[in-house]
Amino acid sequence: MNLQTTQPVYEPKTPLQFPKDFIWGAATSAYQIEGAIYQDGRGVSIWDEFAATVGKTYRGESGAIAIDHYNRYKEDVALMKQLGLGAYRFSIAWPRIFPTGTGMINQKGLDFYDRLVDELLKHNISPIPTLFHWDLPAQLGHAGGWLNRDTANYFADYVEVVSKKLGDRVSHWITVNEPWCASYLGYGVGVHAPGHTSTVEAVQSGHVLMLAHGMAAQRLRANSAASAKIGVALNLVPIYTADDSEATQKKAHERDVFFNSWFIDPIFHGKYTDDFKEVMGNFPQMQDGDLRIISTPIDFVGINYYSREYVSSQEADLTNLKRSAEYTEMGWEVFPDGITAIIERVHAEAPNLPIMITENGAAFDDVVDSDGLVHDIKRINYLAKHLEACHTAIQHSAPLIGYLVWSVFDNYEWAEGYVKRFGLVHVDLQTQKRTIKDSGRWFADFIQNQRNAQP
Ligand code: GCO
Repeated sequence: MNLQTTQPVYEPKTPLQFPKDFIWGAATSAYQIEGAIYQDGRGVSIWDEFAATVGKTYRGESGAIAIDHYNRYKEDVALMKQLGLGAYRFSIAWPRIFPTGTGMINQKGLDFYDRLVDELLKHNISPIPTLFHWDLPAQLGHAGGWLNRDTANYFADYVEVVSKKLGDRVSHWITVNEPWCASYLGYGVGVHAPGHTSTVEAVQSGHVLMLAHGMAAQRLRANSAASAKIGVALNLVPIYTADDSEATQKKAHERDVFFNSWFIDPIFHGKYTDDFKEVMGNFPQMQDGDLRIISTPIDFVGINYYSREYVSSQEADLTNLKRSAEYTEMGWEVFPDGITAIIERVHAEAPNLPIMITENGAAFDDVVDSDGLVHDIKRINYLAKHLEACHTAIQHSAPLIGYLVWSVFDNYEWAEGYVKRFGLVHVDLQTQKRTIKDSGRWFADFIQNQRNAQP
């Protein structure tokens, strides 16, 4: 394929050969792409409310229209086919199924995902639904949201309905996406819905979200095909240190607890450690048996990886890094080795658990060129380097089973609005025209080569 780029594409040091049944795909989430917020009886979510609040999102942008995927899903699945995806991770909007979070089922909402799943399967793309990707029904939000234990029970009831409907066709389920973001960004620092600013609430909502994850895992197990795999998607961050000083090591440990152990310890090991209390200030309020539910066995863990955390006691180290490293439009350092490190960290924590990269990708300043195409060489190189680093983890014997790019399409980047473009497919937000970027074509080629190389 002619990518018409003037800059060289990164070539891995040795040819990459991934395992035979490796899952190749890409991801999205409901509120970021669907739009159609008033269509077919969808209820209001906390993100509709948050985005409608002055000053909360960039230019007041919301997911009200987004990329209108709800009405264009057939065209979009056809594009996924062109990209050669073997799997598509999407999320189900809880307020489409239960407009007020609980009570009456909205059949039209359920039917949408039923049609989507069939459309994917028709194109040989495995559906990987996520059950919670932040769009909590507003009514439950008003009743305390994830601070209220009832929300976990309602979530399990919603999961019950969805899994009964789709469980015969789904091979991989994801319960909740990035509980760290939903609790810390949503309840701790208020940059995401519902916009609260309390560490006590962050800790509590994180706990209830994990409880919801555990309850959901149990319902999914009961309602899915015996072969169905159940997992969770965690955004994990490898911590790197500039020096061995005590201060740096202590800080690094605190960051590790904050980003990683907060969710790894309860979900994998059924516990919170004393370190957690030291770093976060308090334990959540719990009931007997919570940690047993939270640590319900799962079949795989999803890692969403974007960047690392670099800790130093010297301001100069951080300034030097800022000067020398490459950054994405999100301001995140491009650090491919970190994906190897975080995969190996999780493998060490849970030696028998398969791992899937459920998100990896980058926002860059894409432009539509005079030829109508998007020559996003930076994204190609980002993906190539991260795939090489995933391959290294496999060579070090990590059980990596799949890799999903964030994202299939340019979409609504939450509080950052629409300027941050992560897609393999460019979307013109005025016309809704989709254009496969060079990175999309590169990824399609990459996947095809992997398939061809299989004996
Ligand atoms: C996430 C989210 C995505 C973001 C992506 C880029 O799980 O954080 O799943 O919704 O768009 O991570 O920030």
